[in-house]
Amino acid sequence: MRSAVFSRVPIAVLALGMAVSPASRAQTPDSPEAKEARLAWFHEAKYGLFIHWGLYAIPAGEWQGRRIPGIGEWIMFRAKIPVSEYEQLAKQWNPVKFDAEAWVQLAQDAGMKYVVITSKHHDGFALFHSKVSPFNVVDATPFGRDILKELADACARRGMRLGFYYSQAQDWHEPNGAGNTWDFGPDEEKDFDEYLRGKAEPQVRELLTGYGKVALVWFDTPRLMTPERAQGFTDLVRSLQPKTLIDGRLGAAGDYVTTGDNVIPAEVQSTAWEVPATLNHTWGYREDDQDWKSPGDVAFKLVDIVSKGGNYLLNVGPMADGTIPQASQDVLRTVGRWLKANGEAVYGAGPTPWGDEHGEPSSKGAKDLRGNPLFLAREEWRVTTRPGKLYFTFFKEPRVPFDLPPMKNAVKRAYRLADGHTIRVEVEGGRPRLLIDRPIHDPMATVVVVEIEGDAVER
Ligand code: FHN
Repeated sequence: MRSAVFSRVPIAVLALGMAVSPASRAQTPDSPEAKEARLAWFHEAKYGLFIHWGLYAIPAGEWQGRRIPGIGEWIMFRAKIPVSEYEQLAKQWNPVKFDAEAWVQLAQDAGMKYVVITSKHHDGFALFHSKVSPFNVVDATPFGRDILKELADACARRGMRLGFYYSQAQDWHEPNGAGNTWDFGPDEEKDFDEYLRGKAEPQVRELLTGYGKVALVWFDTPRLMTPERAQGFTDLVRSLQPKTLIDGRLGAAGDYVTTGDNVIPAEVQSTAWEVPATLNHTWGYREDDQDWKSPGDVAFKLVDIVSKGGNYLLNVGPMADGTIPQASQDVLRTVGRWLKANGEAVYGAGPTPWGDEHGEPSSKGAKDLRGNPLFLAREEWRVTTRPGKLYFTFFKEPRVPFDLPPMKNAVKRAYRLADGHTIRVEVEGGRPRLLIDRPIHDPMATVVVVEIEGDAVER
């Protein structure tokens, strides 16, 4: 069964808005024009690989013989592990099977167009050689190799965009970082600005100066982030790499909206947005979480998201030896093979001109657990668009004939995207309909291209 999570909260409400006067914006990197230019590749890319990797992959969900509930990368917090003990994990960090080329190859096989990796998660451990803190992969481990450098080089060689996740506020390793109250007491009593100046800002500077072109910085959990503190990071990113995107979780408006984890909005959103999602349930590796989404589910979510105007950033959690769990690789590669034949319906494609196919609010006024109106999703088919072309992706056997949704445009022709097979079109009562062959060609998802007169649908 698909486990899509739909949110009906308008995405603008999810964005953290910052008031900037139009006059002051005109010449700045925050002008709408500059922002749109930065976002061009992001709109084209649509699908990215998220990687959560750090010391937490070693305990993999278990601490001192106890299974610690929750997401794997939160084990330090959930088990209240003192810094002095957690630090010892670094001495065991020796991922001899880590192969940056293989990771990038996986992203490419999967049809993903960008990679975002945890440069430092909430546990404070840097996956790069930082001069700011010795708690990093080169200085604190026997492995002694700069993971991010190797990944950045592999991405550069293969033309893959690379972004860095950076936990700007929570840092459980630092006395003044947010989150670690078991070693360092309440957050309100900390000198958070000392932490920002002493570690977070200088490390973001290192990331933007030592690893080539950075596609985006993915900030997260903006605790204690005031507009002024967030502005410090924005200025830093803009001054070092003006084309680098900032996600939606800095604590200020970034370049695009980041939805809640695994939350796909119910309807089309007009602003740029991205769903961060996991392939199983955790982000960082947990040995006991082998509940992978099926390739069909991933393909559905990807097309669903694109049909609503968004991007899908799908996470894997590599193991402590440096390999990405084989089962997750298999799922990604299966979807990648589908994308090889059907990618035209995804990359750079626009949203549906309709939207009724996404579903409808409950007519009985029912509410979900958060009190939002319940949305009854439909999952039979989705539409994505390019000028003069409509891509109908069917996830279930469609009714035949399949009535096209209302439009004034005439249909020129229709064909299967995967193999060019012609699909007959007939017009009944002025309404075109598709005579799709049954059984449907690809049970995972079959794309039918409908070419129309004119660039865009006229309703
Ligand atoms: O706390 C983190 C979590 O560990 C993970 O990194 C996710 C990814 O979106 N972000 C935070 C929770 O939303």
